[in-house]
Amino acid sequence: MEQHFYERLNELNREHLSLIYRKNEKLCNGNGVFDRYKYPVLTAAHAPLFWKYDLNINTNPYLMERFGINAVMNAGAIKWNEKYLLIARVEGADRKSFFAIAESPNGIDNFKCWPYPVMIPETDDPDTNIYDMRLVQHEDGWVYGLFCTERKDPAAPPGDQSSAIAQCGIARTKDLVNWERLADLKTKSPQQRNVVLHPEFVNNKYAFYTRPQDGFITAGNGGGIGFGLSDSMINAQVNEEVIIDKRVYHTISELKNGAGPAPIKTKHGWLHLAHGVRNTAAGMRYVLYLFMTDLNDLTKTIYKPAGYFIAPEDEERTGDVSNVVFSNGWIADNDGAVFIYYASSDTRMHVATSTIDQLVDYVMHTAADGYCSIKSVETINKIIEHNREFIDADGNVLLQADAFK
Ligand code: M1P
Repeated sequence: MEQHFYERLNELNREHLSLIYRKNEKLCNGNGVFDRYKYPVLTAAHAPLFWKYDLNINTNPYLMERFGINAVMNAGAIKWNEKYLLIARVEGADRKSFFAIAESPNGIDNFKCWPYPVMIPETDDPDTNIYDMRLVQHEDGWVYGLFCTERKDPAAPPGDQSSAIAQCGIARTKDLVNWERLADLKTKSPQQRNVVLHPEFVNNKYAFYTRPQDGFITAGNGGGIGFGLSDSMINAQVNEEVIIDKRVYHTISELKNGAGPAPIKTKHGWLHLAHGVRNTAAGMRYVLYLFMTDLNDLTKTIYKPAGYFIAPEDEERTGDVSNVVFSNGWIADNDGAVFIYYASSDTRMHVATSTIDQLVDYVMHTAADGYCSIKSVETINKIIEHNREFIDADGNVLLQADAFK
């Protein structure tokens, strides 16, 4: 028994260490906008063994798991003391989510969890489930974490164990260890998920990107990415939401959409990453898209490429909620590199890398949605005309011999 216990423990430990310290590899032949990587950066298996197992042979002679981890997804991100930090949504086998911080020296591999999960204090109205934190280093000096707090709908009829209310929970910290919980954001919407704090003051107020919805799952007559101001973060209240990115028929976000991480400031405008959802015969499909708003008028979209920026591929397509990519964290380094953290199918976390220059080029020079097939063909035709000198009479791309001299 004793020998089995220690052999199993050593094996588990070896496997865990080889996962944590595995080198990631950039995949070849990306689309020029961003690069994907071979391995996910964070999975359920990254959770420390000492969270899951009682390691004492006397109290756990079979070395059984005492707490199961089901998935790790939808992580906020921040650069902190020169390390790349993810504050991930960790979902236990009991379906409850909580937050845990994992740090990496380079942003693409070696993510290791901090020893304890994050303890977010509660308000007077306890949360049943908390998830999808957006971390924002605000110019007021605090780091804010905005997340979804979910509670059972008190109006649910007897027997209905699914109806829930989602609202925006707010916590703040100076060290990412000790968190102060503030009152949930108040808006006029019965449901709020995917709320993001803008990193700068706007007219001396705090600015929020919201997602007003009629239902817990469905947008109803609501939806779209909203924008509104609050005088304070203490008892934050947004009285008026202006929809800055609405849902549109027959697009990637016809069903619903939502802001991703806080936007990145560039010299051309604020760069936004968001998710869009459409319906299919196989269920909802979540993809990521980019758009840019005006530096002086945050409600004005100045560029929005048609379609998706990242859609699920290969193993990303399957998981607990298949056909989903979701992002609420990215890190822009001072040298212009951008690390985009996205979850696939509510199961695992990945990284994609790009640069501010590439993302700005993509946003500014990719055609906007024409909202009908003929416009898509016109867009391709324009690209072909522009390319004529590079195509021979048989429709082959001419080799650019000069490039190799
Ligand atoms: O299951 C996909 C995603 O569904 C929700 O996102 P949204 O509110 O836009 O539909 C969230 O629960 C999110 O966590 C989840 O990844």
